[in-house]
Amino acid sequence: MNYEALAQQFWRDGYLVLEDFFEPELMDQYQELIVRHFGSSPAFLHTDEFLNKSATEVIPWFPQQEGQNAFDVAENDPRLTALTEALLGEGWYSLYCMTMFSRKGTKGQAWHQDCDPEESAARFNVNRLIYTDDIREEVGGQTLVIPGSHRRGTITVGEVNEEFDDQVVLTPKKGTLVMLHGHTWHRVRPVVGGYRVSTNYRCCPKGTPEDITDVCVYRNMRYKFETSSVVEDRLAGGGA
Ligand SMILES: O=C(O)CCC(=O)C(=O)O
Ligand SMILES: [Fe+2]
Repeated sequence: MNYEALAQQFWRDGYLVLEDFFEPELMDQYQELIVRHFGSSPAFLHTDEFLNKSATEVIPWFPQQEGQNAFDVAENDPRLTALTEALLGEGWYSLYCMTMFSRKGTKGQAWHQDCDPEESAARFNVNRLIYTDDIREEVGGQTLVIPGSHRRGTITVGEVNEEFDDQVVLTPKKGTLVMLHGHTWHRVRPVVGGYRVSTNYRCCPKGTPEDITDVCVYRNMRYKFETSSVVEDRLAGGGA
């Protein structure tokens, strides 16, 4: 793998897609652990206000925080470490591994940035997303990104699920790795069949505060996960 070329592409586009990065056997093992954890239709962990306003219905699970060591294998893959280092330089660190589950009939995720470029363009997280099963047309849940949007500052105010001319639709397969800058505008399409699973090994450059992803920016609001509250209604233009 040419890590330097991949890093250049990442810094140009704000994301990278690497197909067949992980072995199918490892993906099957993870998929089974995730589905076993969630069951087929788990209750939602977020507040109603968040679910309604953010057009997000994703349930997180942090397996490593419960001693589920199987998830260390992908994280410790030397190619992933080398790639991350090529992107972020020395001293980068892992935040957490978060699996995300969405059942049929849920909205996916509205356009957002995981952290706010307004604070500082130099402070950001990187999502290292792995897909343990194919994202399929009949299930929905494609990941949408806007190339280069990590350099455009805070996401514009507007319709939360707008279709943009320059959006790129990602339909990752089992074993695909997506590296996604936290300031890149991204969205997940509604889940129309079955269920959708993705796993995110979040990390960030040296010196980034550990709570970098606590406030997420949507086109209609800023949302703080720690307190489960809307900290700014962007449509109203004022503080909450
Ligand atoms: O599940 C995905 O494809 C993307 C989820 C997402 O927005 C994130 O992990 O920040
Ligand atoms: Fe995100």
